[in-house]
Amino acid sequence: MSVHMGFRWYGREQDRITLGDIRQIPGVSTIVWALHDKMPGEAWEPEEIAPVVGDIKSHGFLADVVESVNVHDDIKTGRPGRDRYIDSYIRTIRNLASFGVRVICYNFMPVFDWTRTDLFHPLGDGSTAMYYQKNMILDDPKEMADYVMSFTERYHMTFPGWEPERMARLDELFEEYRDVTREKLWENLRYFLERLMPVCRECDVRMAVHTDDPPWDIFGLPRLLVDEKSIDRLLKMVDDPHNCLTLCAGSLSADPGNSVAEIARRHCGRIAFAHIRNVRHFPDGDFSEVSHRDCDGDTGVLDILRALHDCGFEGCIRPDHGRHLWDEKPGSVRPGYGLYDRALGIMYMLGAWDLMDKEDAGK
Ligand SMILES: [Mn+2]
Repeated sequence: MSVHMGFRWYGREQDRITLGDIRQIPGVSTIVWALHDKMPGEAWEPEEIAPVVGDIKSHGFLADVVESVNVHDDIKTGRPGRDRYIDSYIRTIRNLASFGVRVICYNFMPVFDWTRTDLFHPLGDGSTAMYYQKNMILDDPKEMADYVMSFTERYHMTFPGWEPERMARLDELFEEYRDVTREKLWENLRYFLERLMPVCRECDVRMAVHTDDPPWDIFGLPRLLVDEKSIDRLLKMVDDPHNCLTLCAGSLSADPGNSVAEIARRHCGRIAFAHIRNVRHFPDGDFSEVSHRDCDGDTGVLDILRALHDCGFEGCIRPDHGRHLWDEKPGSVRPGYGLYDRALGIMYMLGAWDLMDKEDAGK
């Protein structure tokens, strides 16, 4: 069975990369998509879904993986409004399922989504990549949020999970999360999933929670999905084949104590979607995103691919963040989501995968 290779696409309005560009990368079967102008908590309606899925399918791609349907803060904090937002999430699941969507990626991170301190860090060869400087993420979340949001202002580019409407009320959000301890957050995730599971079973949709990025608490906010133990807890807490994981290699491997390949082997049947990204560690806890080539970073990309291949993984794999190359600059590229390095990453992964297929066929 050949691998389902995916490519994340931000849609005609928000992505300079076209479906035709992606068609020229060998081996891409799946467009990983979303309705990027929806706010967390808003239901996705059939008339909004139809044109995007139609566009993707008309280019010969599958549209069965959505990333992301973002979760409203009231669900994460467990406020009284959560049931209304869960109802709306269920409506979205049903609507997406009616268009053939089988995997929904989401995250359960408080306040902030992925976090970096430099979105265009020079790597020394003229390329740039996203970078995390640990001592810049200490006391003041505003400074970091202002930095990320400055890209939205300057380049009219919004990032999933960094909605300007939410970031404008950062103090209020921190206040809402003040009493949300780690255990409460776990409890709120369980409540959310238990309400979703009957619908997921009925519609055959797998909910695939993305691991937290980076995998540790920031600004005093708890983060849940950070290592093998917490992933075990998630999958046992709601032990249903539709409660799944998005295995994000780069997120997990930002902590040098995590072996992503081991996690992949342990939970292969519950991994619905895999993000492959390579990260290089520095002794002070900083990390940089690097090329997908195994020896360029510390993630163990080849070991992870080997683990997924050995387990007969049939979900979608996509290159995650790549470097910015060949004139991809602020304003011309979405940070982490250029065309070239992700295309190179795909070819690297397919090279490894094809070789493993060939070896198996010869046995
Ligand atoms: Mn990821």
